[in-house]
Amino acid sequence: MDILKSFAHPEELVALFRYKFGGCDAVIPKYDYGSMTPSMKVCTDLLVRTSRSFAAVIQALDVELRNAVCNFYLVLRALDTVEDDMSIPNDIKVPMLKNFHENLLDPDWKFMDSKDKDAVVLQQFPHISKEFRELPEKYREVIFDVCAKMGNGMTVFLERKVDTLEEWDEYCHYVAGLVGIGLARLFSASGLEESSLGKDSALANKVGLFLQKTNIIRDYLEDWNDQRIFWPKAVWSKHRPNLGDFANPEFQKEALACLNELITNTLELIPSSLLFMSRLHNQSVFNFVAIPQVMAIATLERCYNNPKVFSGVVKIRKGEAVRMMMGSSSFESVKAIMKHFVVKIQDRIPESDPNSEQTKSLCKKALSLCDTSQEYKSSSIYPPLYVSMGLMVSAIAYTYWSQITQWYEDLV
Ligand code: IN0
Repeated sequence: MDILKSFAHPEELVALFRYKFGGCDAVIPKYDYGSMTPSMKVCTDLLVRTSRSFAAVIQALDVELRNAVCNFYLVLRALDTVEDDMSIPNDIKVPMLKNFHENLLDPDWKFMDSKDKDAVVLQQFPHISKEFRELPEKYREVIFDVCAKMGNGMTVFLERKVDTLEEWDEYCHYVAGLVGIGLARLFSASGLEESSLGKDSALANKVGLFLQKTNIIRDYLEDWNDQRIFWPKAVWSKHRPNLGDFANPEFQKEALACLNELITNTLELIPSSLLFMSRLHNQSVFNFVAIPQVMAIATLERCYNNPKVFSGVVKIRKGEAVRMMMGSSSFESVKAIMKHFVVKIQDRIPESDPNSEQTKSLCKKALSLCDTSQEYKSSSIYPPLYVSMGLMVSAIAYTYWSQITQWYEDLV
């Protein structure tokens, strides 16, 4: 159980307790069902069902943007569910994806035959499309446009595998870069951010690429087991003739070299991620953007040179995630978190790694941009606190174990 692992990291227990008992309401608010229309309630439930922790981050956005981003997220989730559903044959899937944006204008469209784990978003689509049609035109045009482009783009890679690094960028552009572009346009349309932000598509694209490349790297084994290949062939074929060989411990050296090469490619995006965040003015938008970026750098650090990527799931502990979420509220603290993880990568670069020089130079570049007087792990204040918290938590855990595990499950 994840919470047990956090016992070895008392600063995470502090974060979990503060999160639970209201220490970070500005970042993660409670839901206010009272003021919602019936279809808004359904959409909020769908959001919570499909992504519990990210739902909270969306709900924390200022009201002008919240409904638009919530709707954008659910529309994208529905599109993604069609793309992912292996039970839909390609001759049906291709036109479905290409015309998906038109479903937004049809009050009756839904799809009841999906076997995907998120099929509920397709079954309940009339509630999502109703919310879409009630949004101001300035938001509708962005969501409609991105949905059309993404649906079309997804069909390109249904029949074709990702080969070159350019194709890797292209695939990630369709599924995540376009999300970044759409979000930047929504932020600008709301008036909470400058209009120039929404016009810089190249920058917003890279913010999405950083998240998606990290997901693809982390999910090697899960994707391979599902017969899905998102690692670019031009890279993995330099190390082994079959991508599946990396799951065999006999080829660990090759697997790690390939993994580190892809992580190095992803580190190139850090400067763009920081630049994008530096341009944000609104606090709620900043938190919304920064939290996934910080999770991504933490994930990259955990994956770097880590054989566990090829044998299981490499994840950030929930306590660690909550602590980072709470710490992602200013550009200075985000730089401190980024610096912390980049230094950890830098300290672990094997001299024998074929890309070690490039990795080192990208870490150096990233660190030069993360210059801040703030520190992420302020361990000096913790030791005495650890001891007392440890004792207190053990006592509470002993008495209320079942209740604690319940709210922990609710939390994550
Ligand atoms: C997202 C992104 C997201 C958030 C904020 C700014 C962004 C800028 C550019 C591109 C994407 C941006 O964030 C979510 C985060 C998320 O869902 N996290 C999961 C955990 C996980 O590992 O999946 C959680 O449950 O907390 C994200 O991953 N994507 C996403 C989708 C829609 C929207 Cl509106 C925003 C998915 C993806 C593919 C990376 C774009």
